[in-house]
Amino acid sequence: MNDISKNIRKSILHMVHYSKSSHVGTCLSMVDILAVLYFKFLRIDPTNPKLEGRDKFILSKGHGGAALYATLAERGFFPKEYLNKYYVDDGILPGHLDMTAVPGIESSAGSLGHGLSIGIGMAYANRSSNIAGEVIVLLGDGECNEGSVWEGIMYASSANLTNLTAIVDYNKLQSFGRTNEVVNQENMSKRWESFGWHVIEIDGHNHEAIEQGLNHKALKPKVIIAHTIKGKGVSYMEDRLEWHYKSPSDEQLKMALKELGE
Ligand SMILES: Cc1ncc(C[n+]2csc(CCOP(=O)(O)OP(=O)(O)O)c2C)c(N)n1
Repeated sequence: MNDISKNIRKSILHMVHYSKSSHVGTCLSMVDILAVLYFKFLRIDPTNPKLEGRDKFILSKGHGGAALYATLAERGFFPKEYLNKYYVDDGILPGHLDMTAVPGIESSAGSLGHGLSIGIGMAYANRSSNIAGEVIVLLGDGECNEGSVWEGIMYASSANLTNLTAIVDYNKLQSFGRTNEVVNQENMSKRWESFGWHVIEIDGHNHEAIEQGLNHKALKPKVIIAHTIKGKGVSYMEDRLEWHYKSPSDEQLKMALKELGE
């Protein structure tokens, strides 16, 4: 799993460097979660992306699309060469997630605050049709400032969607500052719990803890509050606000890849 995470991180760095685009910290923050989802947990088939009854993953913080594209390529949904076509003129992979661009993306995203409700619809439909597939939605902590997220949280517990898991990538930073300084979200776990969810709190870079959290069966909708570090894996990017927007220079790319063993 460490090698898989490293490969995904390296792909992301190459992508954002080549396209001179942003959100590298956002992407690196969730790599370990995506690696466990796509290599250990989700019942999916890269050769049959629309497989009936599959598990569905929605990346709600769609500004981190590069991380999902890199993970899908690593898992064999499409050729890795496509990653050179990220966020460039005449490209294949738009900067924010586009479900029509390549196979394996269950929902487009970019405008924050919608993924959870889309996932709720999918989980509700699966339950109504006796389809076994589970639905997992990954949100940002800053994204949880959106009122629509809390409407979804309320509804999911009210409908008792036990086939739904939310994951909060709790990296404590958003685009313009510390999450808890923009809108205080301390006691994130208690907030979800008080809205009727089963809460699991983990280190979001520990592959085993992520897998255990995902496998835990709950009698309510489940949320995994994953404590993460924005920019994880590249020392000079870790927990640094500027890497929400900055793109690594040639020299910075070299330093980052060296740290990741390339
Ligand atoms: C509805 C909406 N408002 C504002 C934005 C602009 N925006 C892009 S990323 C971001 C911060 C997101 O922070 P967080 O959810 O914590 O994700 P992180 O990048 O830290 O992983 C904002 C406000 C947006 N994409 N959508």
